[in-house]
Amino acid sequence: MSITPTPADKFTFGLWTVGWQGRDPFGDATRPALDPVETVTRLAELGAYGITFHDDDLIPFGSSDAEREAIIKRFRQALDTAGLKVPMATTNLFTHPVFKDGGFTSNDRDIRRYALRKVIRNIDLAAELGATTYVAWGGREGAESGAAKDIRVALDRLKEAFDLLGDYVVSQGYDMRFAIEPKPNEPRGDILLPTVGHALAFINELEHADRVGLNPEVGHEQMAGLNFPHGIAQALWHGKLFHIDLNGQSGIKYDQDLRFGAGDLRQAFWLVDLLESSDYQGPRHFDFKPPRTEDFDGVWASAAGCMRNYLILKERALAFRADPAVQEALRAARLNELAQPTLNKGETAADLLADRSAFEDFDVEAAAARGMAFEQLDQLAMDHLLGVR
Ligand code: 3MF
Ligand code: MG
Ligand code: MG
Repeated sequence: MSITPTPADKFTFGLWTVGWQGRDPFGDATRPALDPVETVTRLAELGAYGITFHDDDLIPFGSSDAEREAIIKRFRQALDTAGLKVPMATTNLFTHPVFKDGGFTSNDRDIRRYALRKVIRNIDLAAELGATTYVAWGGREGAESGAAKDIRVALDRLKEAFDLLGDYVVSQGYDMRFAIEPKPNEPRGDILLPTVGHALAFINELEHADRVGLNPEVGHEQMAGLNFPHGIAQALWHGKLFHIDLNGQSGIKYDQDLRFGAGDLRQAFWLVDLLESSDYQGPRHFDFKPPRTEDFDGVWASAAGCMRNYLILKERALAFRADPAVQEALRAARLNELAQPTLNKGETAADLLADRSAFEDFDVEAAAARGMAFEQLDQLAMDHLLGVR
């Protein structure tokens, strides 16, 4: 298997990722701005499939209509020349001070109306560029204090926004779905829809629930101490994995946005194993930040590293699954038994109650004494991950 990326691998990057200038709460930018056209060219050379953007990444906030048109035209030309796709777009509802209390859930009604207009304007552009996924990360939808935000009412406003946006894409006939991106905190002290689970439950309450799914991000779930592959597995189980943000994170701390594979390597391995054995056909989208220590050589090395690590882990995961010793260990760990329904076909609760072997005659002590053989299986995974098998 080749670990050189090609467009067939469907790797995509946000314009804001390699374009991050290294500004953080403690320090100024360490790199100059990148021209989006250069980003398109460089990412295509590295083997990427596509590029994604927030409205303001491409068109600086406050540009005139004429400037906007010129920028879009130039960007389109670059995409055509490089052969890059735009499978996803999103809105910046967090940088401008107007969004200090959020966009869809700001207490200020005028700001909520403005936020909806800003999103709709970029949805039109997204559709024009062929995007079929529209991501919504509500980084400023939240609070730092108690009484300042009535969470139940804020959720009403959030639902109102998604219902309206759903109506809009249906009315325009756009082939577009929404993907909500959960995050527990940062920049707000606490953000609404903090985890995959919260977002899944919220989606059930929406008018266009079938059109709304998730864009989970590795580091966001790990900031909450959660197991990312488990969250992705549940999103897949609900048919709600519409998109994914790949990056790296080391434990419960600030949002690190490391390149994919850095941070929790074991979770990265299980994630790739899961994605590659699932029916997820969407982009493998990197949302990372090349550390502010890097110059542009470091930026491109970091972007290439995201794709390289994914492909190495894919190769390792496939080797793990193909290993006869692993298949034997999976049987010993009784994964095939987990796949069997607990009741027989047609069996009822009454039948189960009548089955003495299930309870009265069941040897609880003997069953309790049976080992699960998980350690042997996990060590085989480690051997494959570490490249010694
Ligand atoms: C912040 C994020 C965001 C979202 C982006 C897409 C700036 O932690 O992950 O990146 O991914 O807004 O909607
Ligand atoms: Mg993030
Ligand atoms: Mg993200």
